[in-house]
Amino acid sequence: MLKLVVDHRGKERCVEGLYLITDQGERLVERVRDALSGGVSVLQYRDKLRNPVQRLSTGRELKALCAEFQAKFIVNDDLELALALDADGLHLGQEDGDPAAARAALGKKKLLGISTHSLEEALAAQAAGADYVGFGAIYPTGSKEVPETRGPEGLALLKGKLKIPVVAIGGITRDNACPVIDAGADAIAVISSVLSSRTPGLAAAELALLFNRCMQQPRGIVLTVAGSDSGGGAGIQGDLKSITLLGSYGASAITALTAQNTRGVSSIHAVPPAFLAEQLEAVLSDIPVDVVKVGMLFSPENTAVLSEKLAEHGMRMVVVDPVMIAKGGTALLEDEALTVLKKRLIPLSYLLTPNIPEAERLTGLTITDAPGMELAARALHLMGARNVLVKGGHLSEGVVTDILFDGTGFTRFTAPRVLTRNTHGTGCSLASAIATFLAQGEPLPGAILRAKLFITRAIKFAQPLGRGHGPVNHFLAAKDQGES
Ligand code: 3NM
Repeated sequence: MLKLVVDHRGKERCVEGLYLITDQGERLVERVRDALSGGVSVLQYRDKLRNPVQRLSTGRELKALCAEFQAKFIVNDDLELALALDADGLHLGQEDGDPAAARAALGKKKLLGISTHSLEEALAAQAAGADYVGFGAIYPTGSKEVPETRGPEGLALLKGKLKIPVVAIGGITRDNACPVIDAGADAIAVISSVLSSRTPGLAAAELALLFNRCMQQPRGIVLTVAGSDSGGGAGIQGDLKSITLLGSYGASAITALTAQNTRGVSSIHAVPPAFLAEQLEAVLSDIPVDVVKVGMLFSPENTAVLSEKLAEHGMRMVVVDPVMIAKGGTALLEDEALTVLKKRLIPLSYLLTPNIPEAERLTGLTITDAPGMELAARALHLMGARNVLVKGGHLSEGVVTDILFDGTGFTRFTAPRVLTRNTHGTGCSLASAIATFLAQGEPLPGAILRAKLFITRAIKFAQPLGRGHGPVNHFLAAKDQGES
């Protein structure tokens, strides 16, 4: 019997991560550029509207962008165009021509992808020499007429039987992508959830980060930018304990040294701005940081330096805890630093996590209840924070409610109030835990939910230490988190 042997050597996992397909909208090149800067691994140029001359010129622009951002460039359907552009590969639909002819024209080195909608089609595509298959539609989609949806379950069945990578496609968004990745998708292909977003780069970054959920531990990298707490419960020390115990890798840049214990801060020594810049440059130029967590900044100069470095390195996943005052009343942010924070850092933040006094100082509002928290969250979103989590711990209800505003709607996170004075490090550790879960490939609402569980346990298990506010119990809370 004749056995067809397809040689895939050198092409293992030839596609992985976020696979973006172009749409027919205006300003395509501009939106694709932004998306690529957020973390797209493969771009497929799919064009059902333009004439051949226009396709060639748009294709050239897109290919140049892919070279700039080190993404692969694939042409959909049009073999002539793929050859003319010397694209990295060609993608064919079931009715889009003969894979054997395409392979002969493209040669061995180029990638050949085929759209499939069933196990049979996928196995046939593999046998016909495809380097990868598209498989869908996973979920309902408005971007293409599709026969049926397959769900993550359909994908899991396919994965067990196929040797080549599978690109899951159809209706995939940040909020439904995790089961698809967990079912074994090597890549996820999207059109609308990135290109219809007002911020394609951020939408791409959110989706690309979800693939970290497949990594070995320590899983994901968090950079904490904060002050040193010699007492060890909050600041850099509390952050690194949270990040490490929850299973990610922590790097740090120190903004100020504090002489501090459970009774309060006795002295602050700000790091010179040029030295903060050197720490940030050393880390960001070498270590592939997934999420930055920002805490105490102290001086306006250091706030400006951080904003500058974050922008320079294109950091999008930035969690900002706008630390202002220590429990004992010491100011941890100078007055002029507040202005820089509002003008320069808040517009760069993916998530801002103020408590009620901080939200009041940032917005000028007085907050006494949940509707007041919602108003403040809206105001902070208008200042440029993509998402805002106003923490309700300073209100006096028995249940503590934090409110997330994502620019569209509100989500409430509740936890029982624990009556204890041992709460040192609560804010820092919550923000660090959110950053950690984001770096581990949880979408924002899930990351907040897990971080809330962590901090609630850390407060519940806190033991007295020193003569003031004892630190939260990072160790037992993380141990519990791992076991649940
Ligand atoms: N092919 P969105 S679904 C181009 O099932 C395409 O083969 C599909 O767009 C298939 O991310 C689809 O906006 C559309 O749902 C994907």
